[in-house]
Amino acid sequence: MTMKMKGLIPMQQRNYYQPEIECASREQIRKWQDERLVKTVHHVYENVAYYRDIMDKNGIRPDDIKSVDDLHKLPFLTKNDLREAYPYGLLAVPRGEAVRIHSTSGTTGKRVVAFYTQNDIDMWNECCARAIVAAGGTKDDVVHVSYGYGLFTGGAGLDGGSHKVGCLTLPMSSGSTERQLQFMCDLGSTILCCTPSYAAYLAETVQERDIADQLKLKAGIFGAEAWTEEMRHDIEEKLHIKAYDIYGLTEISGPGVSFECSEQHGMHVNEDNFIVEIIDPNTGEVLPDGEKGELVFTSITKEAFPLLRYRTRDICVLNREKCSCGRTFVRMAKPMGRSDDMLIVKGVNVFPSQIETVLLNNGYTSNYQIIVTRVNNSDVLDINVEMTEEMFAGTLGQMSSKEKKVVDELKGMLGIYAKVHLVEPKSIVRSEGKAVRVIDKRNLY
Ligand code: DLL
Repeated sequence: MTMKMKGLIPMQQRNYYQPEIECASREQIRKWQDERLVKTVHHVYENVAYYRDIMDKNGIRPDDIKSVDDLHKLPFLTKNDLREAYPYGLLAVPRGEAVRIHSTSGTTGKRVVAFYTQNDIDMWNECCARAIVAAGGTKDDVVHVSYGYGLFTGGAGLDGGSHKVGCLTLPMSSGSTERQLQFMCDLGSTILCCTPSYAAYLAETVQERDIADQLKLKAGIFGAEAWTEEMRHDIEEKLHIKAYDIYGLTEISGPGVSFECSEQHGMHVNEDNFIVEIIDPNTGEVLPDGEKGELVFTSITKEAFPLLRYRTRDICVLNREKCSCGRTFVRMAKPMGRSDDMLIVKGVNVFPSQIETVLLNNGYTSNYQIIVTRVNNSDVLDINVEMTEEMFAGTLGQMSSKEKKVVDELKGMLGIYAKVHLVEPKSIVRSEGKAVRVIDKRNLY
């Protein structure tokens, strides 16, 4: 959609980038999905040896997939399969037709690389444009992109989306907090795009310097890592903005696979491009809507790197109730974190997000660190929690009763004992990208 056409969108529809798609009837969405899935299955079968082999091995012919109802017949694809196929094994177009590579931020094993044709980039940028418009963005906004640029998809994705909407785009990339704040003030940035942990760091700095009234920010689009509602409220309060969640992963395109609307009650999956399923991570069984399980995505419009039934490891719940924003796309809840991030401590499942909820409800910030060790064959959970300046001024007795309160609430939430250590303000390293909050030392024993 061109900028000129956008100007013609009636007033009441301003919060949609592509209303005819975002608010399409469920029948229309299903029709797109059926047609595009069939086309994608033929495309990969004809162009990617990996898919041809695995479908042949499982006795599946491309013609067996006639609609979304047949999706379950296809095998899952995992990150390991993508690593095995590194670098060009899953490329579905001649190399000359691909125009971009991005890569996951994984630190272990072979990296996963994803390829894009120009159409893939356009589709991806449109998804991000939908997210920006849903957050109130118009061509009059100054979009401050502090996600990293480069192999990471955050910077390029939101930058592309911002251009589509016609916003004035500030390609800041991550880091240099001093410069970020300077530009934010001088240029009147109105929409901030970065990870929630970096937003929290910027918010903390803004508060310390008492410069909130010099900012023109109205909204933030934060994603790339799990964050809690408590963290959202903290950032919203400190920066005087509305904070929107955005989800995505490199393998499926990048940010914008789903995005939050003004209702802030789940992220709408861009279902014209992606089919979403929730499965039981242990059995692979598809679960009914409303049940918690692993997110699985199938891309149905991508040319260079289409993925069928890709297991994300992200634990989530789907909601198909009608959203009052008018969008008809299914919503996914905030992912609780990756199943890979889930710690099993003394046999109990522990998500960092559960710990974060307790800490922020007790007036702490998102600056904390979880350390798991094994002593005498028993797991030990230590949590370093940074105090605010006001807390630090208290007496030792006050501090130990504060520690005890957190220990008790964590016991109630997790069902296990965690040692809590209140540490000095500013002693936990801040993150400019995705925060590393868990240090599991048990493998070293
Ligand atoms: O993080 C893409 C992205 C960039 C999304 C900017 C949103 C904003 P990867 O580096 O490949 O891609 O990491 C993907 O990050 O499987 C989730 O585990 C996690 N993740 C992404 N968004 C969210 C979110 C980008 N909103 C992995 N909430 C995914 C929770 C998220 N986790």
